[in-house]
Order: sequence, then structure tokens, then C-alpha cells
Amino acid sequence: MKHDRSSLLFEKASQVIPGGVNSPVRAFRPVGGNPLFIERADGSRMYDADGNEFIDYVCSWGPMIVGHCHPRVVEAVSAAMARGCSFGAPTELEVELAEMVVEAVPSIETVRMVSSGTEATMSAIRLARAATGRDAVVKFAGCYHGHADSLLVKAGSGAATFGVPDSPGVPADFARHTLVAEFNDLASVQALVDENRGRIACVIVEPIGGNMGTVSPLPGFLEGLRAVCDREGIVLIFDEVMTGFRVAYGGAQELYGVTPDLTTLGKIIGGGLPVGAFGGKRAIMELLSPAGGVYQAGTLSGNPLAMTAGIETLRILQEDGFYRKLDQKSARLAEGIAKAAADAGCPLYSARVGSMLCAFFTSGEVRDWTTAASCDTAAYGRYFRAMLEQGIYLAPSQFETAFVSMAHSDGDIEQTIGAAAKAFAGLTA
Ligand code: HOZ
Repeated sequence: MKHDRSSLLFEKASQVIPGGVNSPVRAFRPVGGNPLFIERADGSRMYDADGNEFIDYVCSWGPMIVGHCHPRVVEAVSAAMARGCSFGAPTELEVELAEMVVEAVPSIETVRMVSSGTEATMSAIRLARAATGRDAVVKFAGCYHGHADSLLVKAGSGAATFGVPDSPGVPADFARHTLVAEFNDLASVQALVDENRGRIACVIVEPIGGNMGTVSPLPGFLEGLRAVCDREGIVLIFDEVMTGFRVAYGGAQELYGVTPDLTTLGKIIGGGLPVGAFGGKRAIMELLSPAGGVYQAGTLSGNPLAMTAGIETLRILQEDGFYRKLDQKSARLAEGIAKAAADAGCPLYSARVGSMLCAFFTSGEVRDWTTAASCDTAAYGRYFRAMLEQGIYLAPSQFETAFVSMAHSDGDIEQTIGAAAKAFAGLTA
């Protein structure tokens, strides 16, 4: 497979863009080689600048749940575009998407739109601090909540991949307000609460870890967080930027039946356009300006194109059996990959929640950052390259999630399992 044009573009990009990419996770450094430059996508497929075709399991890191360029989304956004891209004034579209979100997500009574997941988590934490009059934040090692200062502590995703879970540039004075617990370990949360009584504003968690690979919450973990927060007057924030409308229409909180005080959203609710949102209990949300004094703002918040893409995507998700069918496809894929690895004698832990998947290169169970970090990342790199050469586009890091979309056909899934079997055979040869 030729990558000449992508290589040339990367060389040019590196002259004018730091590291040649606009988000670190796009670089291929952890797996070797240069990033591919994408020209277009359609359904389950992406096409790069050299004309190579790939079955795409990155799905723009989650948003493309109905597949790329779904005709209904394209048509709706094109029509919205003709009416104007941005007004800096309210539109009916914002009300419509907000109503859909309030209806869908159990904990959300009111919601505010922003332009990215980072803005959503940053703003939710500010609200939690205002609501409690406390400063400290509890997060979990390996969870990633965007790149706001107080959240780049023991962070997952690119921060973990590139070995900077605690980013330079974050003042120690900010970082000292962030306390780190272990995912799936309630005792570690209780210990922090005991040591910091009356100081903790919020616990923020990805209810399904998606930025250290895919890590399920153990039974009782989310319920336990809810109980600790209730006991101590702490605001519980579910970061559902990745899981919202992904693992169920109402997100992980619907799937597990645990209700946070605040929820952050992004990715799918923008249908592939830049969107984030945060919402929750009315009493907390009403602290936001101009209803209250907590300031938060954005020129492109509630952008009409993004609202339109989100609304149309959510309408497609409401179709009968959508999540059941997506779950069946995803199960076939995860089971097929696990079997292929076992047949080849390749140690693999195949994790899946709904259409979120991860092939961890380890023989043990992955339940937190320590077990995720013990995976054989070099083996993942070899697997990634072998898959890419066979036309399968995976995330260029062990510590990310693969996403299945409704556009992935049975044929795509069979082709992917076949490619994985060859990749595993190559690894163990
Ligand atoms: N949460 C995504 C990756 N884990 C974000 C994509 C990015 O950082 O560019």
C-alpha cells in the first residue's frame, strides 16, 4: 500500500502545524509511521490522499455512529448551511436539540451547548465548585476529560499515550486541587474523601472508561460513587462525551441505572460537527450566567449547523432496534477478534460495552489504568500496522476505543476478523 501523498502532506504539515497534527492522538508515533491524510469518507469507509480505502473503526473518535455522510445528515446540514452558518443569537434548533437531550438522558433537566467536550467538562467542574463552595476535584487515573488544566492529571488518551499524563504548563497550584483515585476501586475514593473531608466539590468519571482502551465499570462501582457523593454532599459528574447516545440512547446512566448530578456530552450529539454540552439538575444548572453568576460563554455555542447534524443523527438513533442491531454487529466483531487471537495463540483481552471495543494485548483482565498500562504496546503497534496494510483503520494507540457504526456491514465485520486473524498469525509466527 502506498502512502506517498500522505507522507508528503505530513512533511508539509510539520512545517506549519506543531507535530504536524491538530490533535496529538492523530499522530502515528506510538505505533510507528506517519498519519494518513484523509480525503473523504462514506458509510463505514474512509479514503486517504493516496486513494487507499479503509474500513474505519475510529469513526472520528466516536461521533460517526450512523456512519460517514449519512444521506439524511448531509441533506439536513446542507439545507441549514444555505440558511446561514452562525448568528450569535438563539435559534429554534438549540431548543429542539436541548429538548431531545433532556428527554433522552435520565439526569438532565436543563442543558447548555458548547463547542467541545473539553469546554463541557471544564464548565461542569466550575459549576460543581460554585454549587459546593469547595475546590477539590476527584478524577480517576486513566480517565480523560479533555485538556482543561485541572483535568490533565494522570490523564488517559493522548496524554497517557505520549507519556505526559501530568502535562507541563499546568500550574502546581491548580493540580493540587485534583485528587486521583483508581477506576473500579471504591476504597481509593473513600480514602480521598476521608483525607479531604469538606474539600471535595465533585467526582468526575467516565462511567465506562474509554480513554485507556475500553474499561467496564465493575458491578457496584458507579452505585458506590453515587452513595459516597450523596453522603458527603459531593457533585457526581458523569463524563458521557464518549458514552452518551453511544452505549444506549440515554448513555451509560441509562444502561447502568445510576444517575449523576451533572453530565457532560459531546461527539454524537454533534453528528460529526464540533459540539459539547453539559447538563443536569436544574438547581445546579441555574447557577449559570445569566440565570446565576457562574460565567461560561461561546461565540459558536449552539451553532446551527452542529445542532442540525445532532438533531438528525439523534432522530436516526431513535429508529426501532437501532441499538440492538449495533450491539449484535459489535458482539460479532469482538467475539471474532477474540477467537482469531486465541486460534493464533496470541494473548488478548477483548473488551466491549455495546459498540465500544478494545483489543488489549494482555492475557489478564483490564479493569483500571494499572492493568491497561501493563499491556504490550509494541505488539499493539505491530497489530495496528498489519491491520492498516489490510485496509482496516484502527486508533493509533492501545489506549483508545474502537467504535462500530450502523454503516458497518456483515461483510465489513467478516473482512475485519479475517484481517485480524492474519495479523495475529504474523505476531506469533
Ligand atoms: N477523546 C478522544 C480520544 N480519546 C479525543 C480525540 C482527540 O483528542 O483528538
